[in-house]
Amino acid sequence: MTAKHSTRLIALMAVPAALTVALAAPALAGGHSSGSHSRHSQDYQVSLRPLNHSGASGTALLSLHGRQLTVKINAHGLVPGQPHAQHIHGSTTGHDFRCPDASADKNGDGIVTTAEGLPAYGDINISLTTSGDTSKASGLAVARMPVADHNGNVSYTRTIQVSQAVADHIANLHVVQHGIDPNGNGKYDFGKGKSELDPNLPQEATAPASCGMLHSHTDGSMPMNRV
Ligand SMILES: [Cu+2]
Repeated sequence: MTAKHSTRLIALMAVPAALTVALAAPALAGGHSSGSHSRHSQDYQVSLRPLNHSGASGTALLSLHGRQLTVKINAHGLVPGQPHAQHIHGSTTGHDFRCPDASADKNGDGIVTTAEGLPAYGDINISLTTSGDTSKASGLAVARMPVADHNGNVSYTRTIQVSQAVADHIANLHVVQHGIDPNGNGKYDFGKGKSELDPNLPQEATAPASCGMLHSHTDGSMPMNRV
């Protein structure tokens, strides 16, 4: 049985490579499609980090119960008194979108526009409006987007019904808030041109201000109500 011996030797030698593969492979749990598990909750904490030197940051908490998704956002450093479009971006079909960095600024004007960011963060999946429709179609419904208070804070809570695809792939998605004021005049103006998404809107109104990726939170020590 020398053949078996050599097979075992080869198998042993292959162990380090196999370990590397195992470590690199994401251990993602499957979806909770069974009705008996609909009370099971999955919580995700998102750190919203500034894009475009906006100074905007914050925390988003996403709790999924079956297909009921509760989104709580506490953000600060946004443009005071202005509406901030906010979305859940990304793919539910396995493409690994993520928050862009400054290298996404293809034309080098110092602003990662929404269009320049799209290849990194993916299309709008859910529009985090304050009322009514939450589909991609409401992505620029600025009249239904939260308005930052006079200190630049946004506090947002909404529970929405999501598709099974979103429920199954929630961990692949991320939160983006839009609206920046690079010239610091306290409002959205056309100093950075028009938005590629809607020429009636300034680029400042639709450029991303912050982005955060979902991280599964299972130990129950979620820092709620952080201001
Ligand atoms: Cu967005």
